Amino acid sequence: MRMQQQQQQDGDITTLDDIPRLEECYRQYPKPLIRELKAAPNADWSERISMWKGDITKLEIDAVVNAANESLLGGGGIDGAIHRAAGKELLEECRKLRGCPTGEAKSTKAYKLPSKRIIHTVGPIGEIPGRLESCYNSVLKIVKDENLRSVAFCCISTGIYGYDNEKAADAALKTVRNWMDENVEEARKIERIVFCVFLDKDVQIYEKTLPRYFPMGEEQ
Ligand code: AR6
Repeated sequence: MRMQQQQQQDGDITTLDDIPRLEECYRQYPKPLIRELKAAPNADWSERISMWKGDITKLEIDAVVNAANESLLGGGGIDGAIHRAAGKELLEECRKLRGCPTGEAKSTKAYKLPSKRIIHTVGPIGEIPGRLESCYNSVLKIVKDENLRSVAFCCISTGIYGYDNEKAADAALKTVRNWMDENVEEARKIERIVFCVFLDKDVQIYEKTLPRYFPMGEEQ
């Protein structure tokens, strides 16, 4: 499955209008042969889902997800990139949060980022599926509680924390799909859930895995 990729230019801000929805990708490309379908087609859901490759600090959206550590005081990887781009005030607000346990999430303002909020979550160190799934559920609970209309997830735990990329993508997509199925009214209020991928290998993995959990609406 080849999904339309919106490759950002350095320094450019990307808005949701620039990012195609999964349903649009399905219409644009020949019907793929999907193996191992894991959920029923639901066009209501696939029109709310996107994959986008790029730097999450350049995304104009209601909330971006940070893959933080339990201190919430910054680090390397995406955490470092978000703190650098948001500015010092982010660290000041994070200090007041007094950390965050693995599998949970806390939100802050986004300061100099183009997004409105940052949802910091702490993924497991190594492969603990329950903890990783809990990150996605905790983020979605904040999205719901704060009435946010759009959110961009990063590939939590798959960098420095060493989670296998395929297993992590499967857990991420399974959890988000289940949450939507179990919270239909809340899920309908969300305009877009973006899976922000950064590495080519995650592009390939999400291109393969997204249609399993969010198959093309109707005749598949
Ligand atoms: N935009 C989008 N995705 C990114 C970006 C970016 N600017 N930079 C990296 N990624 P990682 P973890 C991707 O290591 O494994 C920190 O030190 C990256 O390619 O950032 O959860 C924290 O403080 C990968 O797909 O987070 C913790 O100590 C994904 O983001 C620890 O690392 C997550 O990789 C957390 O490790």
